[in-house]
Amino acid sequence: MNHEKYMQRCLELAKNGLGTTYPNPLVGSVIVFDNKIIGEGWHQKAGESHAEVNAINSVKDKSLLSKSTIYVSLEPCSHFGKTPPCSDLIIHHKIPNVVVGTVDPNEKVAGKGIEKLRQSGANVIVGMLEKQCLELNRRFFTFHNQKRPYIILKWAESADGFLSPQIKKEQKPVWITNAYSRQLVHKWRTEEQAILVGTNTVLADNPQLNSRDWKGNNPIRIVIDRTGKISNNYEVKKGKQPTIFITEKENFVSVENCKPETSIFGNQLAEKISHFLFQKGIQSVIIEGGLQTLQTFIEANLWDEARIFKGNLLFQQGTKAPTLTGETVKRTTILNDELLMLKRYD
Ligand code: AOF
Ligand code: ZN
Repeated sequence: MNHEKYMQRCLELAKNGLGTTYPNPLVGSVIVFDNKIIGEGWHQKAGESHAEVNAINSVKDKSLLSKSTIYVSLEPCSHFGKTPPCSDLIIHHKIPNVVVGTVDPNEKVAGKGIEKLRQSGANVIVGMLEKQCLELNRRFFTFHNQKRPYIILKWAESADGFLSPQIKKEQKPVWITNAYSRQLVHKWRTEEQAILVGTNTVLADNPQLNSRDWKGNNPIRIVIDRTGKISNNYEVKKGKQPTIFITEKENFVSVENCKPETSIFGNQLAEKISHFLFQKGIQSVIIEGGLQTLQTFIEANLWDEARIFKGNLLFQQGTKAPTLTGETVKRTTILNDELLMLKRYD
C-alpha cells in the first residue's frame, strides 16, 4: 500500500488552512478505493466541517466507502464540539480502514476517536508520517501539550548587526529590509494568531501590525505598554483589529477593539505573558521587537523559531541586535536581504 503517498497528500491539503483554522488544527483527509483517490478534503475554518466530512462529502459514489481507506493527518474526533464527531461519521459509512497521522492532543479527543473506531471493528493504523504531521501542527501541539502559544521571534538587522541606528528623536524609522522581505513578513502575519511588540517599537516606528500587503487574516495585536506611554494617536490604537494592551495603567481608556490587561508585570514577564496568551486561547504569536521584548523571551528560553533578516546597510552604531543560537532550518536570500530561519534546540 502507498500509505505514505496518501498521507503526504493529506499534509498538502491541510496546509491550505494555514491562518484560517484557529483555534483548530490543520487537517487533511483523502479517501482511497482500489488505489485511486476518490475523495479529498481539508479543514478550512473553525466552526465549519472537519477534513473527514469534506472528504466524505466529495465522494460521488458513496457505496464505495464501505470498501475504502480513509487517510487523515490527525486522529478523527470523538466529541461533539462545534460539529459532530468524525469517528461516528466514518463508522456510519462503514469505512473499514483508517490511517491516522498522529493522535489528537486535545483532551476532549486524545485517543478516544481511535478507540471508538477500533471498537466498531475498523482496522486503524496510527503514526503514518507522524513527524511531518506533528511539524505541520506545531502551533496546535505546543498549545495543548505545553500550555503556551508557539512563539516565533522576528527581527531585521543591519549588515553590521544593529536593529536600529543611533537616531535623534524626531527622525523617521530606517527600513533595513526591502519591499519583498516586508511583503513576506505580512504573509507570515496572516499565518499566526497574534503579533506582539513592546512599547519602544511602537514609539519609534508607529507600526500598524496588520497584514495589508498580503491577502489573509490580520493577527490579534498584543502590545506591551506598562506605564501607558502609547497615546491614542498611534496606529496600534486605531482600527478594528482586535488589540490587547498589557499595561499597569489603571485609567487605561479603551478605544475601539483595544482592551487592557493589567495583572501581568513582575518577575518572569515572558512566562506570564505566555500564560496569559494561553488563557486567551492564542496558539501562536510572532514577536516583532524591540530589543527588550525579544531579549525577555530569549532569556526565558521561551521561543520556538526565529526569523532573522540581514540587510545591506551599515549602521556602525546603534542598538545591537540580539544574539541567538539555534538549529538552522533555512538560509536564503530575498533579493539582497539575507534570511536566516532558526529553530530552538530541544
Ligand atoms: C478532526 N478533523 O478536521 C479537525 C479536528 O469545535 P470543533 O467541533 O470544530 O472541534 C475542534 C477540535 O476537533 C479541535 O480542537 C481538534 O481537537 C479537533 N479537530 N478533528 O477529526 C478535523 N480540525
Ligand atoms: Zn472531527
